[in-house]
Amino acid sequence: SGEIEVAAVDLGASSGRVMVGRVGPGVLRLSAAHRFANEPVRVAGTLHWDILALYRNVLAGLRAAGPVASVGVDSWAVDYGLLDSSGALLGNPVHYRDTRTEGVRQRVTRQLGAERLYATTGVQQLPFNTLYQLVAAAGSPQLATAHRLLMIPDLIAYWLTGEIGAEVTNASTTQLYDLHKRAWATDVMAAAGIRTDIFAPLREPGTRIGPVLPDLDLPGTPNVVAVGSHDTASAVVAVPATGEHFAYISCGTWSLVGVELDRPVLTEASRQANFTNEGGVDGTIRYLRNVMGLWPLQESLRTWGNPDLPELLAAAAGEPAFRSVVDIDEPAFLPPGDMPARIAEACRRTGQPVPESPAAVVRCIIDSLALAHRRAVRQVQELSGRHVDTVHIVGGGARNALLCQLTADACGLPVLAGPVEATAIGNVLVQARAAGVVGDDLAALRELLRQTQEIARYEPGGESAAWRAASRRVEV
Ligand code: ADP
Ligand code: LRH
Repeated sequence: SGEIEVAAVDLGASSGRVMVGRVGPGVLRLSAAHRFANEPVRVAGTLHWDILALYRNVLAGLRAAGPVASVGVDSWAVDYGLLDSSGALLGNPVHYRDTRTEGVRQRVTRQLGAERLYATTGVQQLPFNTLYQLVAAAGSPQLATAHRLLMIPDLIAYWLTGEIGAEVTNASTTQLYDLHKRAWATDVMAAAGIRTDIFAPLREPGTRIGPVLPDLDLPGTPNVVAVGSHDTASAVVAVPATGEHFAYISCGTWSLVGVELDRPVLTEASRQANFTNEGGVDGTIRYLRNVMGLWPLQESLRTWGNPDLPELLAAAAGEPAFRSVVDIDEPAFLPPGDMPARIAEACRRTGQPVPESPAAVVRCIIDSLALAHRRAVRQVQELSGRHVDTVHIVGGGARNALLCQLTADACGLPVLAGPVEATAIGNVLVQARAAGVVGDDLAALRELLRQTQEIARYEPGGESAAWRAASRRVEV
């Protein structure tokens, strides 16, 4: 029938899932084989990913998925596992929100030059870039004995197939990848004192990695195929846009706000604004900024013992707008912890009323996030010269009607929300294309999305003067 079924393993910072996608001409249907929480573990003072629990759930999901033609794996960026010369994992991968990188970025950029780093890698300054994590780990016995470094999705693919490699979209987030040469930036590694011999050969999305190992006993022994293994790269594939005048917000734990370009933007203004040039599927550039996203909301819910989110959002919608707004991108909101207390502190410090109820805290977070979306959507147009007439919100945040409406209001642009499972869909589409069942270019894949996926539309409303005034309260 010209249709195939493939499995997408998508590991997000807050949860993972194994999805089965059925794809063919005019057909794109997803169903969840398995969903699971992703809960980090603090061990001896260091925050780790529970990588074996994730892998156990990946296997359970692939078993539940039944026979599929192929499997693709994606996850969050920047983190890695180290293997010894026998292929065994050395320790548990450290979580990017761990404190080990404190002060490292400042030290490394003083030594290497922030301008030079940006010129070579095009990557934004985040404290947890792989470069800084590796400098923080320098001198550790694990790093000294390491034979290989594998990014998280490459590590899962290695356990599934025994094959070593480094998928490029995720490599491009490390700040150790040369976007001009499209190769590992060995000169940056050498200058930072990082071993150049532990990095794996690069591979492109759409290439075959290998069959799953027979002893895993998975139904049909499918091939593992490289996809945009950086979750955001897969999400951008599944933005149901027409033409090029769109911005996307891949909205989950983070809000990744940007445009899709053919060429990187490496200007001084871009560097100062901390925009990044990450590698996309088909050699595109994901020119974007990390906005704090729904993380402060997630951590607030955790602090409150996980009350019902839809109920809380309905209550927040009834709270007065802009009572208190904060700069949601403040570094203070980055580490795990008591987010309502940090929000209260930021309000106190800026002379605004302290939100007293959970609904008021949530309203403050959503207003503030919409303001940060507004700022990034404006900046990305200025810096790239790309005019934007539509904002697409994909990921879990597309389920948040209050955030979608406020983002439309704040940007003064229509917001198209969905698909919620964009990352898994982008993963599925790249596999289906590799199998030859769907059209060649990103435009054809997006056409299929528009035919098959439910997209909600939010028209901009509200007072643009009120948003301008609110934005001045957070932009110092
Ligand atoms: P990640 O991939 O970073 O783990 P997701 O894309 O899965 O994140 O999005 C998770 C987020 O989606 C949650 O933090 C939550 O804010 C939002 N979300 C999930 N379900 C709902 C819902 N029913 N209503 C509103 N928001 C939701
Ligand atoms: C989103 C994401 C984002 C990275 C961050 C570490 O899940 O991959 O693109 O910056 O995690």
